[in-house]
Amino acid sequence: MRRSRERGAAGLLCLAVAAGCALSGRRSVPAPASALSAAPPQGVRVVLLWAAPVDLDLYVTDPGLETVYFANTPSGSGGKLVRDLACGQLAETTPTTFSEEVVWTKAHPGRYRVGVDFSDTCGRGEGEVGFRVIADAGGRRREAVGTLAPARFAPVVLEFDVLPTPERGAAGNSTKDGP
Ligand SMILES: [Ca+2]
Repeated sequence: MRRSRERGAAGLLCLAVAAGCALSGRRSVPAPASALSAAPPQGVRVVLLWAAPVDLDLYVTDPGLETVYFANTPSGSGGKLVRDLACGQLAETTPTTFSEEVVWTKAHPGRYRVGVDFSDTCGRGEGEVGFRVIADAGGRRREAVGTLAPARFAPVVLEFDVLPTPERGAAGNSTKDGP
């Protein structure tokens, strides 16, 4: 059974932006897929990648403090868990990299927060698992990597802001050539 996210914040033993964690073996962090498609122009796209056949869950909280995850999709703000992976699906695909993905096609401005839960070892007795979170928004990519032990929930592995959309016509050329 999947547990609620009412859990402690401990368990994230190694967290760094993009790099810096000394990881090895099954704790190794998967590289970002080169074929990762871009986020919608006014949207947000968050991908969780991991490399062990276990069940991790992606949580993305929007500026209105509503969280998109497997039990709340789509959210009131339009966020949707477009890729969801649980123990039951692991055998169907047998990839080397596992992933979940949350997308807003049109995202409200404000702060977004990404959490990761090590929900289930799927009977494999895995120890810590490395993960990578990639967030694309506003033409920028942010990444975080870390490791998580079974039954641990890391509520904030990455935060980012979506800026308000400029008034139509206000963006673009901003030449400052004087006379
Ligand atoms: Ca999952």
